[in-house]
Amino acid sequence: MRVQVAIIGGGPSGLLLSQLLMRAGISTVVLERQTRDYVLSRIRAGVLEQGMADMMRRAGVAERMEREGHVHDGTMLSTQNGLFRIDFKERCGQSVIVYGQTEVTQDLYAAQDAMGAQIVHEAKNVALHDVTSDKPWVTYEKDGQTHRVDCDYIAGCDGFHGVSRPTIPTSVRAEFERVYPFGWLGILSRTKPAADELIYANHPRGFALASMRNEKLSRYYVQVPLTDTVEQWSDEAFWDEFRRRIPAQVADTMEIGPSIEKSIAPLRSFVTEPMKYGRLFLVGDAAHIVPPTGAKGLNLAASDVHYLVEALTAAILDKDAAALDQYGPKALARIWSAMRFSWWMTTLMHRFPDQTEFDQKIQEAELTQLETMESAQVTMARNYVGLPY
Ligand code: FAS
Ligand code: PHB
Repeated sequence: MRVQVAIIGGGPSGLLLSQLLMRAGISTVVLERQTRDYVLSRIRAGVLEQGMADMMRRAGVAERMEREGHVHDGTMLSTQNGLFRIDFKERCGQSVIVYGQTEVTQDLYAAQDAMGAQIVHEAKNVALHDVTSDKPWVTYEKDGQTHRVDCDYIAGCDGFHGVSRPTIPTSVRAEFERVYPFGWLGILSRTKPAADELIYANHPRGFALASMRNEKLSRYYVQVPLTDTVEQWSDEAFWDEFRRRIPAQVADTMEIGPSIEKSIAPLRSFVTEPMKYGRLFLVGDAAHIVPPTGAKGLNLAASDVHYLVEALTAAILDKDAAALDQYGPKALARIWSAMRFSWWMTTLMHRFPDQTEFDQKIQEAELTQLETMESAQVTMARNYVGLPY
């Protein structure tokens, strides 16, 4: 097989990239190691920045998002002083859309199918070859055979545990990481959401987040120690803990029910540089991970795709190869800005096992500024809805 761009990974990054490149007349193949059902079974992000929503519109896959997505003009934060709201619309004139990553991925798959995209599922043992030459190639195994893809460029959209990032030699790669001493236990339940908007709760027992997917599907999280396992948490134990961490007026009236998904996600901040190595480009979680507190993970994948489409179309369609060197610097500028915001919100809203009374007082002072200062709210709102590409 020969294509212009070989894409490793059929998650949101890989599918959005393939969709936009194909719409520009560039040939692609997507190599995904899991089955499509497995990819669609993963419950992940829930909040889309304006930039991501615009990317969905550009890709021609926004119809269901416009119909079923919920526009949120603000979010609520809960502290020991009570509940307060950050009004995105008032503070920065923008909003976000609550629409699950699962739906985004489903919409992208449907559009890719309609375009006759080449997507290979259960592509095992993907390997990248000659990525620093002008004739890179990729191999993978399927149905007991080894297949080869010759291409001009390779996009590593294969997530944090993929094969692309390790293809860049450690002598070339710089990695920056902060691992947080806790995780998020998340559940999905077919219940009416506890509130109309998200509630981020800072509580002495730990962080909690009330989110949703739609008016009949709720998504909730509690901060848990890294040593906890899902098996330790019955639904009853989750509901009891969750309702202790959110405001009583919400806890006392919310609907609870059986979990239809329950998982614990570790939290880390991670960036690898450079994002370009020869003809290989890292995209999304393959290059960076953010703690989900700021709802940036999926949204950063979208801006990476924006910059890479810009670079690849310039190189392939306009023969402007120099544009390829702009991908990394442009993407990393926005990545580090989102990295800071996600670190800030995680540090602000969680209880750290080793935090001192001084740390606690600083956290409370920061929360008070966020509650009472317009400038603090403007900064938070602008970061949360997403800084411009
Ligand atoms: P993905 O990891 O989604 O996709 C990579 C794809 O590559 C996968 O389908 C994988 O099967 C495939 N792959 C991996 N290795 C391969 C190989 N060797 N060969 C071929 N294919 C390979 N973000 C938020 O904004 N909010 C959240 O609440 C949130 N919750 C999360 C919870 C969890 C448990 C995780 C892991 C992430 C969460 N994220 C959240 C972040 C998440 O949404 C990512 O940012 C998003 O999935 C990034 O998309 P991709 O870059 O496509 O990576
Ligand atoms: C979610 O709905 O899964 C979600 C929303 C906001 C976050 C993290 C997760 O910050």
